[in-house]
Amino acid sequence: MFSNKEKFKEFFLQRLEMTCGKSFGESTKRDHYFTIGNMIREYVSTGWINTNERYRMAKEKQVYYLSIEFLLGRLLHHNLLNLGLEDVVREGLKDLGIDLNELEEIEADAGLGNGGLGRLAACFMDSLASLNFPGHGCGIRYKHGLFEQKIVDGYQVELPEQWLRHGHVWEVRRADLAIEVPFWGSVENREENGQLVFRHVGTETITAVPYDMPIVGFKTETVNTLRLWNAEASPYPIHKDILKYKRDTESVSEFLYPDDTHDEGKILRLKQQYFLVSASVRSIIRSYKKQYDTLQHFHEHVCIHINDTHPVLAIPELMRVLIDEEGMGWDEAWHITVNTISYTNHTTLSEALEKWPVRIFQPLLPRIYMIIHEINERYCQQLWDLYPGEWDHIESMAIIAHNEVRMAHLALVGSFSVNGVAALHTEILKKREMKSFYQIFPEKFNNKTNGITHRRWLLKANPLLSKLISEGIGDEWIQRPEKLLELNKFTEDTSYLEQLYQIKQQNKERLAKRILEQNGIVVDASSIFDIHVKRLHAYKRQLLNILHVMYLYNQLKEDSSFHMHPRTFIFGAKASPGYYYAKKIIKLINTVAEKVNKDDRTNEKLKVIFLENYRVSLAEEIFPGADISEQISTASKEASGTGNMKFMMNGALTVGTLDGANVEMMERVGEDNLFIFGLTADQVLNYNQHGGYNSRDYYHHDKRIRQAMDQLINGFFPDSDAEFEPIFDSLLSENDQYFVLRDFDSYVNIQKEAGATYENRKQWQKMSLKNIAASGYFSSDRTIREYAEDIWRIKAE
Ligand code: HBZ
Repeated sequence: MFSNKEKFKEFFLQRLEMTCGKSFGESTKRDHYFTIGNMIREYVSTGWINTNERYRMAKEKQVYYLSIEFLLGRLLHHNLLNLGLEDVVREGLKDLGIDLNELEEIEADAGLGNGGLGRLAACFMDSLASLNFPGHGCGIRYKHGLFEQKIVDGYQVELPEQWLRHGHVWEVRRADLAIEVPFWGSVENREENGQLVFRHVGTETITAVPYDMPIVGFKTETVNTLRLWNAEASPYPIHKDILKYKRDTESVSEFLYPDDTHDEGKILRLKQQYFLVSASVRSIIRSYKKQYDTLQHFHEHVCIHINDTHPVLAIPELMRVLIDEEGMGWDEAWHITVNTISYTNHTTLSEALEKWPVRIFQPLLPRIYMIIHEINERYCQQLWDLYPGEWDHIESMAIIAHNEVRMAHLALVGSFSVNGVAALHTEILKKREMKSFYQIFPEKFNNKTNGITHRRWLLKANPLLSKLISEGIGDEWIQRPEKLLELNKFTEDTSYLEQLYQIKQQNKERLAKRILEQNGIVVDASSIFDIHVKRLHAYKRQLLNILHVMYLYNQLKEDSSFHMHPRTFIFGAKASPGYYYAKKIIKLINTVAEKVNKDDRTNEKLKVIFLENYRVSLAEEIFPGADISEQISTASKEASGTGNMKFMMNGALTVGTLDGANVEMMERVGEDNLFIFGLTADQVLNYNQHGGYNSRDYYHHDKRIRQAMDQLINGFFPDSDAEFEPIFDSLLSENDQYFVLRDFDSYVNIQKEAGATYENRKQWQKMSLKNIAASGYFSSDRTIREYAEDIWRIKAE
């Protein structure tokens, strides 16, 4: 149906009538979108069936990537590109008077994630399929993804997200494969043939129904599966209040938790975690048993990867199935489990480490708790042998202590591989955060520096730049991103650099148009687009950025000789709804924007824009239009970052600290091609350890800081009363936990240098080109190959 334009049109018109029950004349854009979506899904179904068949027959090892989040974004264009159908479809639709770009806009983002962790899972799905690896995703089909953000009066307001309102074309419901997940109840035991056998009884069950999505690789036959579980009422519930039962069950897959750091300790969250894990593990075992008749070699054929600790209950769940359902002994089950599970850590922030009170955990999951308890007993016995008498040390490493279950400790003990997401992060895990575990299991630790799929973030998001690259070095980079390095041959080619500049300008014009539509503000595409987009968090230091903006504004007002290249500071960030301080920063950014944008005296030099509802589809418009990428977290706090890589790939220059993957970006592109400032991770960690930082010194001794900070509280912003006092206090009386004032001077200087460099157009374009050239390393294809080789031991089919 896609072999040529004419065939496509014929099929499209036929299918439109069949699926929508309307004539072409009556049909809407949404009808067109759904028709084309359905056609593509049908088109891939043969490849999908064949891929699964191939995996079954070949008996190659498979990996299952368990993640509580998959932040996919839109899929129409992505699928068209990967299938190589974009041109036929675009041309065919054009003949019918339909603009493909407009249809793409109709698709709601699948926003089933908070930020980096969820988007990483989505990039990994693309790379697994594109490299022909047998790798599948398992997640939750949240009815509402991450909230929609509106800015009202400068404040963030959250609205429920509704991506499923009009249905979702890319999923297939598989009710025949549903799994019952038990909660509550109690555990009975009895002896059978001299062995204790456990039964979980008196349970309340929730039905997990899989919705499968085909994951199409780039120009390959492979179509992998992303299986998202939907929580539903069991078919035959024995219940007094049936409506309440239905509401309660469905609530398990109703909402994505919107917090990316603090774990809320809510029972519903724990239910989500076990729901995901139990359904996934049991469906994995079910397919495994179709291929093999014994589970003895399970770990040689299956790897289960857990994306952070959220799916860590896969460990006790696998133990439970092997022991209670398959009749295995403890030692054999443990051997198989540990050798099946691998774990990625995404943070060292202590407030993000998951802990569950036993009083919540045990009643909800009594059999799972028993198993964790037993794992802990046996493991503490080993610790005792290693560290006789060292009670405190053993307690600090235990899985259950102080009436809490520590999920990270369970992951460390129950897996064969533990990885950090950037070299610096992994070193910090080994030397500090997980030092005592590294001492006893050094062989488990390894690094896998994050990556992003260059197909979405360059090929799809930035067609103009992609074309220029292909004109320069051919299109092999699309499948071999490391080839981007060949761009370095153009670093002295004035005409190529000029084209690079023109493309950036066009992308900036497009972004400027979006800003005008959304914010009603005109921005000048010849100004520097300086962009800070990511979740709002104190450690990510959006505050440092906005204080610098205030400083520039003060300079422009007070010093007529002050020169700066005009700049547009662009922010995009969602704050967790319960994160009071983060919401204050959003209000501050909007308050500064309001004041600065309407000041005629500074207007031509300085603009501040807050783009509401930052999400994948908006990000795709933002990265291509960036000159400067803000990656300014307090060193040691950002595990890796992945936005940094997306900017780099689109030719933006980084203003950043030596944190996370910025360090490796610098190593790859050379220190002259980004703007590094601020304390190093070692300096920050040593400060913390030995004290010695006093933010008051910086307030008192630096006039620039004092002026901007005083403006937070002295009525400089009309009607703001005590609004920003908490920010002022965090910097002063709470001693500025994230070293904002400490790094301020260094930040001002580097920003000045960046501005001056921009005025040398050729120099800037050269640096930009070098960044694009060096960005190939940060493709998730490289990352996935490393996981496949070193951890999962899977082969490309
Ligand atoms: O994971 C991020 C890290 O902060 C970032 O540095 C890294 O690049 C990225 C990918 O490795 N972490 C998150 O995005 N974390 C979450 O989104 C999250 C979500 C739910 C939670 C906890 C954390 O309960």
